[in-house]
Amino acid sequence: MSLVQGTGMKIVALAGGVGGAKLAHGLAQILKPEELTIIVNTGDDFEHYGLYICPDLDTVCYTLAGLANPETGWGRVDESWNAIENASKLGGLDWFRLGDKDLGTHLERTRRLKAGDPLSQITRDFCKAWGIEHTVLPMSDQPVRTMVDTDEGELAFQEYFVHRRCEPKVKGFRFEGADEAEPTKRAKEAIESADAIVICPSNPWVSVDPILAVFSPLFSGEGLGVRSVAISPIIGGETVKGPAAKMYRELGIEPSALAVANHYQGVITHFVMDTVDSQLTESVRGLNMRTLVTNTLMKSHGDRRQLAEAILQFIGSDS
Ligand code: FO1
Repeated sequence: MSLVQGTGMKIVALAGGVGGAKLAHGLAQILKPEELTIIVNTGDDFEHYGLYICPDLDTVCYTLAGLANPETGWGRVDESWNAIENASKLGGLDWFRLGDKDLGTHLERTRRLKAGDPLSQITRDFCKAWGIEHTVLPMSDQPVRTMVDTDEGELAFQEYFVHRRCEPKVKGFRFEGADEAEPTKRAKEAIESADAIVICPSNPWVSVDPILAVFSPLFSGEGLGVRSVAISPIIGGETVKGPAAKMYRELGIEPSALAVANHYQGVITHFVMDTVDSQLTESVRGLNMRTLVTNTLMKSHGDRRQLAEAILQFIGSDS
């Protein structure tokens, strides 16, 4: 039985796409709706075919609702591709695969945004429609755009990530609009009343840093101000999914769980890494972080729950 369930501990999870969504799902299996708020990166958002697309928000919501495509992690399960294939036959863009069911989400979100509704309200209504009881919030109602500086010039995130398959060499990142963007009111309240913040195993450079950039005015010089734990998305020097390890290398940093801990130094108090990286424990402790070594690979729904439980026990314990 979980030691944490029903204790009233308030957790805020910061999440990007697939890895973040899996852990958020594990946390949601344990924590009550009022105990968990998930704040999601919107730096990946972009407009395509005139539609406003929020890949990370949708990945988190589809995962929590049991609607996610289990093979890709993004998009919908039991999807069909008629619209994009027909558009492609007419000479339209097909590098960003929009499924027919998924398109419905983008159509309705775009209609509501054009009618003046804030993204947070739309997300709330969508969650209700999908039967999601935990709170999912975009990091801001104002646009923030992750821009990737590469050896081929600056690229908008999806252009770099999907269209160019992360091939250009990364030189740095910029979060356009982050200085002006306000955290949503509910996100601010959730952070202020949180007992602990969980940084999901998402890409530190392009999934978590945009959220931290928007929320930095809320934090004083003492990290996140509460117990905060990050889970390394790098296991044995490689990423489970996505380009985080490649990014570290191109930025001249050896990718490892230690590099991730270094990335969050001054921000977090606790760090979780995989059993294959146990030899890094002492070095991470040297960064003034408490450490937990456990299985962090989330292959099954059971793994998600087990990892979430281990994290909650870790940050809930005082020793
Ligand atoms: N990722 C891909 O690699 N190729 C795609 O065609 C693609 C389409 C797509 C459609 C909707 C959506 O919500 C996400 C989609 N993603 C696709 C994933 C997404 O762009 C990235 O995984 C995230 O932005 C990074 O977290």
